Amino acid sequence: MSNLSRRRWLARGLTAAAGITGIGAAAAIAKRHGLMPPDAGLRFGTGAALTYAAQRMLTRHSLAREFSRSQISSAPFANPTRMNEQSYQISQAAGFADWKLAVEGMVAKPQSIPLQELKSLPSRSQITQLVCEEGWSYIAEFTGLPLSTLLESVDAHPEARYVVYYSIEEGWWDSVDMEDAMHPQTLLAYGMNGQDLPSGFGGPLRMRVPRQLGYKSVKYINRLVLTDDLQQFGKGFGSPGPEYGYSWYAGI
Ligand SMILES: Nc1nc2c(c(=O)[nH]1)N[C@H]1C(S)=C(S)[C@@H](COP(=O)(O)O)O[C@H]1N2
Ligand SMILES: [Mo]
Repeated sequence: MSNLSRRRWLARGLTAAAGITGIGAAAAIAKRHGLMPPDAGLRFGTGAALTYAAQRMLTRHSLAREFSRSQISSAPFANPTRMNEQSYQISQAAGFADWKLAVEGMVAKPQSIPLQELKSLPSRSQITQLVCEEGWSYIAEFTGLPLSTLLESVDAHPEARYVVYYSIEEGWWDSVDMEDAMHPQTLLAYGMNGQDLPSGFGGPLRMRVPRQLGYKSVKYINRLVLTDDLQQFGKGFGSPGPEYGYSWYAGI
């Protein structure tokens, strides 16, 4: 059986099991194939597990929609944030010349990479829609380093299953699985609409994951950790969101 037909078959099995013998059987199939999200044990966990498993089987290589330049949104935007922390403002005053991205965990070459060096690697620009779970969205061109390029340059261990990423903003961190980490549209973005990424939108560096809801696109990123086990991070749900009812996997 080809890979795709095998995945289709598995997905059909999942749907059938969910319909006939109950959600539990579908979850058992997802589990057997290593497709359980870290928040599967929570209140909305079964639905989250089914969505995650089905999306991974059927659409894992698909691209988020890209738009034309004329569709780029103009101000005002709904959610620019302010970073009032002193260390951020000092760095900002110096043009973020001291900004670094630490890369740790399951990599052969852990290191702390200056922003300037990230910017010197081959970049990708794409016009995508950022969709907030609250119902608003905007379209912008994001420019950045594909996360896949970075992971290749630090020699990620083949056993690594997730990339955890941290903001300098208190309480903001999240993670994606390797499918999304290696996806060509997942960027460490430092540019927006042809300019440096503005501070309100996460400058100098944010994660941009256009195949998931906006809350996965964490702003002000300065640290990545590769791991094969999300249990050790926070409360073990892959991100803080699931504690408040937002699923870890937010595929769109
Ligand atoms: N550090 C940090 N990252 C964040 C947020 C935030 O408040 N702080 N908000 C998230 C949410 S809920 C959304 S919808 C998007 C909004 O992105 P924007 O500022 O480009 O509109 O950023 C996400 N990343
Ligand atoms: Mo959001």
